Amino acid sequence: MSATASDSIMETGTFVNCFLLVISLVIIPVNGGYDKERDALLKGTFPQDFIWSSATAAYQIEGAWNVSDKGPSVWDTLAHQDNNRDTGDVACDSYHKYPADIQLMKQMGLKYYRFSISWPRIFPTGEQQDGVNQDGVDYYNNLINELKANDIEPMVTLFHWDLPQALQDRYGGFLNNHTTNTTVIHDLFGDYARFCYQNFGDRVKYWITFNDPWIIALEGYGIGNFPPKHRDPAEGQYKAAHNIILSHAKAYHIYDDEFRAAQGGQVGITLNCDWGTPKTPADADAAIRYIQFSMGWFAHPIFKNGDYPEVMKTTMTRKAQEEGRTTSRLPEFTPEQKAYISGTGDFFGLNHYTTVEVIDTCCTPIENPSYDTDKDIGTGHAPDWPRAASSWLYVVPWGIRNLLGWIKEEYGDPDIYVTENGRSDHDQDPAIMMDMERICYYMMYTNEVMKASNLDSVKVKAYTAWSLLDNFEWLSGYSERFGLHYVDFNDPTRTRYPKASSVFFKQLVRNNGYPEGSEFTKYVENMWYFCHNTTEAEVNGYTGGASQISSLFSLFLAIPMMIAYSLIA
Ligand code: GBH
Repeated sequence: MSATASDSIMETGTFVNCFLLVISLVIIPVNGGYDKERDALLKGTFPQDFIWSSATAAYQIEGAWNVSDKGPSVWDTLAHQDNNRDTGDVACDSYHKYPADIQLMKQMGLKYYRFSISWPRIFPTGEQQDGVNQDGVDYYNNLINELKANDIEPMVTLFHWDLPQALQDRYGGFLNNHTTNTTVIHDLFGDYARFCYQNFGDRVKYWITFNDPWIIALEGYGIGNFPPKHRDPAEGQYKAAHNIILSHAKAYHIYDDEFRAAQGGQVGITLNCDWGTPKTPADADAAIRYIQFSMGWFAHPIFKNGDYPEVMKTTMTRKAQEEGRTTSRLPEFTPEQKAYISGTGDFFGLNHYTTVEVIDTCCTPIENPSYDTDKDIGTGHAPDWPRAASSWLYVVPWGIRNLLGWIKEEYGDPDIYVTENGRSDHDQDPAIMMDMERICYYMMYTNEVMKASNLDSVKVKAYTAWSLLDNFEWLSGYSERFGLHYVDFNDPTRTRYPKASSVFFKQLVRNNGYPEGSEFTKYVENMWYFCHNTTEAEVNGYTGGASQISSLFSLFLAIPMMIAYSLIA
């Protein structure tokens, strides 16, 4: 790829973005949503050993979908079902370009990297007895060694949604015999985890068993939009979740019994959760129900007592009575299973992006029950919450602080690693390289995380940006970009270009937060009201127009600074 193409991305993108930014500052209507106390900038730094990281996932970046003996995953199958779908066949080509990825992290001063291993790249059918793909094992060894050589710690997810297709075909994937004690899928996941500990655990000290089981269960086996596209809205998600929890526990115990003493690492799970805020005080219970039915579904068994949240069990029992069923659609764990599951998280991994407004719709019996109707709630968003490119992603920074506090209270003050947080842009021409909206998102959300840490004593130990790179955004393909770095998916070499947000993030990491008096914090102070879609005058009273001008002026300072940084990055 020529230098000309890259220059033109930088120049046109930058120029147009600057121009739009200045215009938009003038015409964006005031939303009045700024709360002077709640939304104020907190100055200070994170604890010394705070972990700054960025994340990716195998299917979203690796490509090389059929290289060597790699088996197909359920996402390969879905991607190839029709011709006009984006696929992960090449994606960011990180299978070949991982050294370039590592240099991006190095540039940003990141000391941790969260990536996932593709199960069918290791065991093509998902089962060790059918053979191991040595090239796949070599790939992850090389990746890990290159990270270590660059002083970057790997944090590894074992399952980020790319189930081996053969396991779906042979056993029904996570629907396999969900109520027996001898479920094949638990053992197979355990074997895969053991193999990874054996081969990589001398260098990998942070393991995440599952990324976001809520989505796997619900989208894969209930609603059926995600592969394997099993549609069973009444029961599918509950069965799959049951198996995932037991598979997680198996992988945890294998580490505990066979590896912990020698390897000394940690094993956790990553759960996604939106904060749920009640629309009116009368909706307070519904907001809790929203969280218990999503995060609590997995967190309660693993971090609390081996069993589902009380409100889920009672709700589902009542539903069974209304529906004339003899048993609840929510399966039960045996006492042995509860003991086996309870306490199987050395840390609490959290993916968080957004907040929803919750209203109580309890309790109209429904003819065709589903996870959605089981909760007896409706969700929406407040009119003044700005939206990102993704239809579901509203920017509500204070939500993450509330959620972190809630996790602390509910689950006995665990160590929390924020394993994903980020904002999408549209894929558009010219490319959004001066990604001010993403800078604002990271600025506001990390400041709220710092409030949770320093003001609320939440033991939040890590913050991970999603994502290092623009990548394959599941059903949205390449139309939504979450990256700190831009990837041109029409360029065969998949060159990576730093966006302004990567420069911002580098400064954030270097400052370990927002220390009083630093140049970085001054820049953030200048941007703060702009990022919150308001002006200083609106927050602090009329000041004769001077603050509007000074906030415009700060943009003129900020933009050249950003351009300078992005050119040297
Ligand atoms: C994360 O999940 C994933 O871990 C990550 O792989 C992904 O790239 C990131 O989200 C951004 O989406 O397509 O409208 O049916 C966080 C939860 C799950 C929220 C999927 C959006 C899709 C809704 N996300 N969900 S839709």
